[in-house]
This record gives sequence, structure tokens and C-alpha cells, in this order.
Amino acid sequence: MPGLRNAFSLQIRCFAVLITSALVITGSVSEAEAGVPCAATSGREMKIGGTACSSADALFSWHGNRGTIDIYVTVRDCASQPVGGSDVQLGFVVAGDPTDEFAASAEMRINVDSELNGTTDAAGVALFEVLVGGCGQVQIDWTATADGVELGTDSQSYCVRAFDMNGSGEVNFYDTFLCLPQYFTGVGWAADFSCVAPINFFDLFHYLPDLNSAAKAEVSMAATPAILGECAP
Ligand SMILES: [Ca+2]
Repeated sequence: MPGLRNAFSLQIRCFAVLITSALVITGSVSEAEAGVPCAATSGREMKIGGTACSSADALFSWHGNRGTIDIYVTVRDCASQPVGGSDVQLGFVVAGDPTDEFAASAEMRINVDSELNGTTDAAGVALFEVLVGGCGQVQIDWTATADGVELGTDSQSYCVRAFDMNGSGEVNFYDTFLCLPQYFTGVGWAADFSCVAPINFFDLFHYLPDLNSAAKAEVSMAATPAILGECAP
């Protein structure tokens, strides 16, 4: 039966060619995706770093020596392998609702100019630190992009205090005027820098170094005014 053997041999050869072709195609696809950021496997996290107390999520100084908002972007390819050296871009949209304890001229701001750029380390991680000015509630909407691939959009709200109490971008006597009534009465939310009631000169001691050095935001974007709600004591 030589004809049957030949036909069987041809089938085997065709099958082998098909398998080889499939392996080549599979291999070329994974090679193309290796090192390319993948939204499904990458990670994004925004959290408060540094001091906090029960009545506020964070206290900010423009020097960055108090609370920070830490943003971690972990870039991986679709095989979940970290992508080092990836160019990460964060885009920000910020809304702010200064506490009703202050005059209408108070605002909130963030120390970026709508976007931040960074590069991932060998583990695929890029860390960004953001500071906020003003006292009240702030909402930060942010989008992460890596090598031009959008990884996703998130939104978070925080109740914050800052030595730049009126959110002007600088600490000066306008801020002092805002907090003086709370020192005189011992009552308030915004000037409670020590997180211990009543409000008194212990709180003022926290604030004075920033006042003396006229602490400023290096780059500063004003938040869009919004009604987000009061931060309760
Ligand atoms: Ca100010």
C-alpha cells in the first residue's frame, strides 16, 4: 500500500508545517508585545503619604516636609512583565471647595501645571509626589499614559489643610489673617495644625516656619471652584 503510506506521510508533513507556522506566528506576536505598556496588566495608585489626623486626610507645606500625595504607576506589558524606562505622563483635572470657615476669596490649588512626566525604574514603577494648597476638600481626576498608551483614569477626593490656607500659592500674612480668629476663639477646623483641640499657639508654631520662609508652590494650578462638601471636624 505505497499510495496510502505516501498520503499519510503528506498529512504528517502538512500538520508539522501548520504547527511550525503557528509557533512562528505566536512567537512574533509576543515579541512585538514585549515591553509595550498594557492597560490590563499595569497598575495605578494614589495615596496620602506623611502626617494625617482624624479630622483631615493630610496637612501640606509647600516645602513638601509634611503630607504628600504619592502616585504610583506600575507599567507592565501584556505578559505582566515590568516595563523599565517607560515615559509616563500624568494629566490632572482638579476641583476645589475651600472650607466655609474662610472668605469667598480662598481657593485650592495643586503644585503641578496640569501634567507631570516621569520614567519607570527597572521594576516598571514611576513615583510622583503632589502637594495641595488651601484648606477644604479637593478632588483630583488623573489620567496615566505610558509610551503613548493610556492606562486609565481615576478620581479621588481628600479633605486637606495647608499652611497656604487661602490657596494663593504662597504663605504670607493673608493666611495669618484667616487663621487668627480661630486662635482667638480656640475653635475651628482649618487651623488645627497639631490635630489637638483647642486651637492655640501650639498650632501657630507649626505654621510659623512656612510663614517665615514665605513658602511657595514651585508650579501651581488653581483648582476649578466646585461644591464638594464641608470637611467635618
Ligand atoms: Ca496664601
